[in-house]
Amino acid sequence: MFVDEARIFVKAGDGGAGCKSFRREKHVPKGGPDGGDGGRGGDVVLEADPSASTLIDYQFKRHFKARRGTHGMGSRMDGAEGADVVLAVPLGTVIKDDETGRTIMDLTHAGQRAIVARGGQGGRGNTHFVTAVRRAPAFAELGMPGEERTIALEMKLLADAALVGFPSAGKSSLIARMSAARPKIADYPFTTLVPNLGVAKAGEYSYVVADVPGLIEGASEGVGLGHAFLRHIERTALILHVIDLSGGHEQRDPVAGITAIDAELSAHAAELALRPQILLGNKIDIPGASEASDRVAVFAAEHEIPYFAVSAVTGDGIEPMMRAVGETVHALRLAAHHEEQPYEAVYVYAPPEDEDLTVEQTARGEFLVKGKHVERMVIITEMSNDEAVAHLQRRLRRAGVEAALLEAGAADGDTITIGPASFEFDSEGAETP
Ligand SMILES: Nc1nc2c(ncn2[C@@H]2O[C@H](COP(=O)(O)OP(=O)(O)OP(=O)(O)O)[C@@H](O)[C@H]2O)c(=O)[nH]1
Ligand SMILES: [Mg+2]
Repeated sequence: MFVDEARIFVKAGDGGAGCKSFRREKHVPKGGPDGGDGGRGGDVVLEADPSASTLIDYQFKRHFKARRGTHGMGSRMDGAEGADVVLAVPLGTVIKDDETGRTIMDLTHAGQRAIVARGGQGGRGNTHFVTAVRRAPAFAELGMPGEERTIALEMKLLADAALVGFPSAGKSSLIARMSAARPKIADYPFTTLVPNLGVAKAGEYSYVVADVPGLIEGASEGVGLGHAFLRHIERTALILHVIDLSGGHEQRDPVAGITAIDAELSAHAAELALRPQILLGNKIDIPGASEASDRVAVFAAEHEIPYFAVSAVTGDGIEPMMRAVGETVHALRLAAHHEEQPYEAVYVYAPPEDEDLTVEQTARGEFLVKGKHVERMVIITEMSNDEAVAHLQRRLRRAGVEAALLEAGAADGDTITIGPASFEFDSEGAETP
């Protein structure tokens, strides 16, 4: 099994800041507060998309940021929410925490969505801080930053298309042309003993190609190596039927060869006869091959099967063939998944457990206050605004921070750190609300 991997950094949008503003009216010197709230930041969402088949795009672009919410404005105008970023990943993508390696979610169904970084809440505008004694609050909250983290993506590949044909038809040579796969290539039958998978990219399409060991007459009864690998072909949506236009060592008639392989496929499983096929006439560079190619083209037209004459050695015809395969795979995937229902996006990181308030004393005698709730209070405070800082002090005291610090032995003048900010402890400094 071939494993496709990527590591990406995701950052959700920051929340917009709340606004501090006052109504301006003709005959009123100072109107009431009317600052709107900041908008929420956008989320980063992964979505299982049946038209994506590899994580190859995430090898190149690895940083993804959702938009921030805009700031609130006067006249109680709230800021706009930041747009989400939705990243398409193939079905079968496993999301893992990069630090712990823990599996967070398995995206197995088309349309399944996972929120991997949640946007920050917008700050509240000054209208929220009016009290009986504070009619004109001259402060507002800042927005919360969006979450950010590195996640690992892993995908176990299933082939979209399988290269099928007699030994030495050039299947391994073709997969080497179409992808970064480098299987052994040699002029003797059964060079390939186990299937090789490669990721092919043609224009906007990418898909997985399998190179399977050669089939011979009787493969469906267990002759040669074909038996086990016919089972592999069963799961691929498209068969790339490779024909040796030179006839090979056996000087096989190319058209008779096509029918012989098809007979083996349908003897193995009747539905393989109905599987969409593309015929690839390989080795068109060899003298005399174009006459064989013309005959295969007539057969293909009669049976309404797409046909491409190619050379794995010179590269002739490879590009249009790869595009056609990409288009067909894309159409087959959409047809297979069009009936799937839309999914609700699920937030996949468990809520933090550290809601509890704790106080630790560091080696340097400083006090470290921890707790999501109180850290959040500090993050949304505009520290250059005295009124906002006084409001924070009151909130922290109400949350029990002062009592916890006194219990931990903190004295006035000690350094207190909460989240991103440090303060000097002053147990009586703030006026009561
Ligand atoms: N001239 C020419 N030779 C080719 C071409 N493609 C493959 N060959 C040669 O054909 C021989 C067989 O190629 P492989 O790619 O190993 O064939 P295969 O279908 O994978 O064979 P098995 O794994 O044994 O089933 C090698 O000697 C290749 O160099 C081509 O387009 N032109
Ligand atoms: Mg091979």
